Amino acid sequence: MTALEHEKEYKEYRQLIDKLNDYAVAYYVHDAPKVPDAEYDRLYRDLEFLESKHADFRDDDSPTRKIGGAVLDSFKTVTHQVPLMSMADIFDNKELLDFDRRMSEIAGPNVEYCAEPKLDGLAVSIIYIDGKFSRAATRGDGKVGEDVTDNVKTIKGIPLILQGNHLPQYLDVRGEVIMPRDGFRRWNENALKNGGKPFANPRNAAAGSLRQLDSKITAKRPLSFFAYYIGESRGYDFPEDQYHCLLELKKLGLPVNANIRCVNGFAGLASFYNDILAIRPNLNYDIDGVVLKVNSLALQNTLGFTAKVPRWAIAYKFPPEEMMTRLLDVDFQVGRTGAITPVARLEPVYVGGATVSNATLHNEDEIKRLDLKIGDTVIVRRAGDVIPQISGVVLEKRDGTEKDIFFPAYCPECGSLIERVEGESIARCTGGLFCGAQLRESIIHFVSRDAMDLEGFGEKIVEALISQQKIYSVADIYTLDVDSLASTLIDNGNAERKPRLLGKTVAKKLFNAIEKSKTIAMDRFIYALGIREVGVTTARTLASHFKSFDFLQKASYEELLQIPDVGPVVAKHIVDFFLEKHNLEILERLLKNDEFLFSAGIELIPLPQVSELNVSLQPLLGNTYVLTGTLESMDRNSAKKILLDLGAKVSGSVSKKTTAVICGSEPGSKLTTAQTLGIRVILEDEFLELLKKYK
Ligand code: 9MJ
Repeated sequence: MTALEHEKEYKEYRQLIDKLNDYAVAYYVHDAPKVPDAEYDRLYRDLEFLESKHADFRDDDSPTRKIGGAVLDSFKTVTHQVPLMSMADIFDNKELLDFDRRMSEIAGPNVEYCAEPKLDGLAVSIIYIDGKFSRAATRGDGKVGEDVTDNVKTIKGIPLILQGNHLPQYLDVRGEVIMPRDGFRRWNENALKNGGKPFANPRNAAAGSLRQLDSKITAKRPLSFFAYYIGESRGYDFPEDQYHCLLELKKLGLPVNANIRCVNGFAGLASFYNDILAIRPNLNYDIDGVVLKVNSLALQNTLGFTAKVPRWAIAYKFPPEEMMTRLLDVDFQVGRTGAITPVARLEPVYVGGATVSNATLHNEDEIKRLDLKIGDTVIVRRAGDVIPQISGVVLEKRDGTEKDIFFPAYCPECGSLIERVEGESIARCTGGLFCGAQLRESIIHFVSRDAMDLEGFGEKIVEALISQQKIYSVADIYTLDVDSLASTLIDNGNAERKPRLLGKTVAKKLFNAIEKSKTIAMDRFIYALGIREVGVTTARTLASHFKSFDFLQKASYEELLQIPDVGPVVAKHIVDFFLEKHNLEILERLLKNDEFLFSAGIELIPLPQVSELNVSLQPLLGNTYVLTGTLESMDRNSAKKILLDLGAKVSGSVSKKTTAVICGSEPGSKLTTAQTLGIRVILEDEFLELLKKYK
């Protein structure tokens, strides 16, 4: 290759690096991707190709430098030039009022603060020299930390070179390394599947991942970083308040949390605390409070430090998401498909903003993994809307009186054998619908909101109808009349109060709901049948593919496999369902048919409304909507169906990624969250207008 060609390829190489780094900043810092992932990957491969071709193409800021390097024997220690500070904690508004009063005494009334979520990860200091990533260290004891340069370099979103034409000569930026909740969940699911050890919580996951001597391991962990403080800087005019310093860091290409605000006085601080507490469950990372900082750097200087902590800042902590309690017992619940789930009964404990007395233990392997015994002191974790989990056992608290947990061999409800298929983690009761628990759960599923939507049919009523032998299957629901419903005795679960009759008024309502369900969208009916692994989405796919229920019923395994999103497991469950004689009898009794006059006469509507819309172009592809409140013109499921058909995603919770919240009457907390996050809110009229565009 001639020198000229070499130079040309180097130029191309530089352009690729600059482009890829620019795309990474757009993605990680500004949350606004410039190109699809596939385009980024394509350019990355071109870059790898050029680097493999030219041994001298090894620029420090190439994104390929982010995959890890040599394995270390130990971490070097690092003395921080400016110590990493810790912060005083407060726990209630009285202490907050005291803090604001102390600040006002020096700073005058209505103090301006920079208010930030308190990230629950690992604090690090990163030093950039002339804009180049030079060294990263953990906080350690604040004065001396560990050199984790190679590891921090691998974290996506941390630039190897800062952006802009004029860069600081020296910058010591502080921030938090975290493992986002989605990455943590995925990581643990994989670890469990492959017999590995899951992390107890995202903070431990971040710490464990950062303390790897082999940075190639760190590179594989889903870590993120948010910058929140400048320890020291030289050769750069940073603004004179914390908030604008953070904006400047963002301009330099460093990720800064999006929920940071400028607020004034006690009222501003208190409402920030409440707002962040409200959106805490929807965030994709753990936070354990808010950090409140006097905004002006000059005032921070005046206020100074006590012996240990800054006077100008405070951490206002949230109620903890992890608490210790005792495991009193383990019950084994039988689900609709016979799956046996161990459930921990706990001494009630206040955690993550609610009192928790039960936690799922998932399966037998989880009990073994935790090495759990009855009587153990355990750590209960309740983060966001996730169901409470036991994340660990406090072994030091054992006193020898703890008892082993035995997974049952026979179903606790019906006594049938429990079977565990080789290679599967779930154990199942083999009793089928002979098992009272499976019957009850399958009926509860059949009547539920996303299925036949028999409003008013709660668990208590279903249990009463079964125990009083008024129904033996889902088909029997359609044999009930107002009198038989009205005469059902409902046990209110209180031993001191006598069971009461359901009564005529409620019975009439239930009867009307049953009648109404005799005309039902086909996908709802498919979902209601409770075929294993067939959830709302698969039911929809099947309904839109087959158009007629008859075709679905007769579909072969091979035919089912042709449908996108239907894999071999689902296909087998569907075929097995329609081979079962009992299921065919039930279907005959449910669906309208000319041969069997005593059927309930259920008529299926093949996916309504949607056919009127031009969905072929998927015009809402890439958009995510959240529904809240009651819509006048259609039920929530129909709205969801329309949005999905137009290519949009529909999510159950509001986040930064939400395009808009569609809001009906009596909206829930999702509306408040949307307003806090600045997400667009669409009222029903506007939603209908939007749909008209696609007719
Ligand atoms: C956390 N943990 O989120 C600080 N922090 O500022 C925020 N920590 C901090 N700021 C100066 N948001 C020292 C520590």
